[in-house]
Order: sequence, then C-alpha cells, then structure tokens
Amino acid sequence: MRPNKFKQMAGNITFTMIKPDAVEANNIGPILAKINEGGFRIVSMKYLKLTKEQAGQFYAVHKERPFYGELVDYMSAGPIVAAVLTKDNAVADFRKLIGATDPSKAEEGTIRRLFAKSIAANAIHGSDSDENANIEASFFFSNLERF
Ligand code: FUP
Repeated sequence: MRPNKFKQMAGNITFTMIKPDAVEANNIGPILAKINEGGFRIVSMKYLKLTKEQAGQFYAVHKERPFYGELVDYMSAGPIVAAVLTKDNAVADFRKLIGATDPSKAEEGTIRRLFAKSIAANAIHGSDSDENANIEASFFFSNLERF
C-alpha cells in the first residue's frame, strides 16, 4: 500500500476551501495572495462545484445543527476552490489567518474580516485539527503520494 503523504505531514498541512461567496466576488486571487503572504505554500488545488450530497457529506459533523440545511445549500450553490496548504503549525496558524467564524468578530486584517459577507457566507474554510485536515484533504484529493 502506498504511504499516505498527508498523514506523514501531520502538523504541517491544513485544508482550505475558498467558499462560493468569495469566488463569486472575484476574490480568489486576493485570498490566495493573503495565504501566501501568511507563509503557506499550496501543495494541491482544484476549482469545482460540490453537489448537495458532497457538501452534506463534508459537513456531516454539523448534521444536527440548525444551520446544516442552509450550509449544505450554500456550499453547493456555486464553485469553490479546494486546496491543501503546508507550513509549520499549519492548522493553528491558518485558523489565525482566517479569523473567527463570524466575520464581525474576526480580527482586523484576517481573511474573513476582509472578505466574508456573513457567518454563513464567510469566504473561507480552515481545518480545526490535524486529524480533520487529513480527512478533509483526502475528501478532495486522492493522489496524495504525488507531491
Ligand atoms: P469554522 O470552523 O470557523 O468554519 O466554523 P464551524 O465549524 O463552527 O462552522 C462551519 C460553517 O458552518 C461555518 F463556516 C459557517 C456555518 N455556520 C453557520 O452558517 N452558522 C453558524 O451559526 C455557525 C456556522
């Protein structure tokens, strides 16, 4: 069996999605620039539109939450950019770079503060643990041994 490179890199990778609101607003470029300026390198990336089923599966942990239906509709409403990023301490540093879930509570200069429209349309996703970074990266990218 081939080694799972993402797993080997635990601690050094995180997974992100530029969400439909930010893609629609033409903010892919400015957001990728912020990601690079924050010291992250892009190691896998794709532009795609999630089906409702895929969005539901990705956010299955939130199934019982009141906003789940809306979240699934929203995340499958338009194209997204999915990417795997690398940097030391990637998960925590990326959460800091994107800011709080609610953009009105996000720190000045964070990606959500700069680009998010609302708590639901909040521009960008960042994994919340090394384990989830690996699960989420594997959800989108299967040729993990190739970088
Ligand atoms: P985060 O880890 O910051 O992306 O936030 P959560 O995992 O708590 O939530 C995942 C996504 O659900 C958010 F990015 C947006 C959506 N959400 C809502 O729409 N309403 C809420 O009250 C909380 C989250």
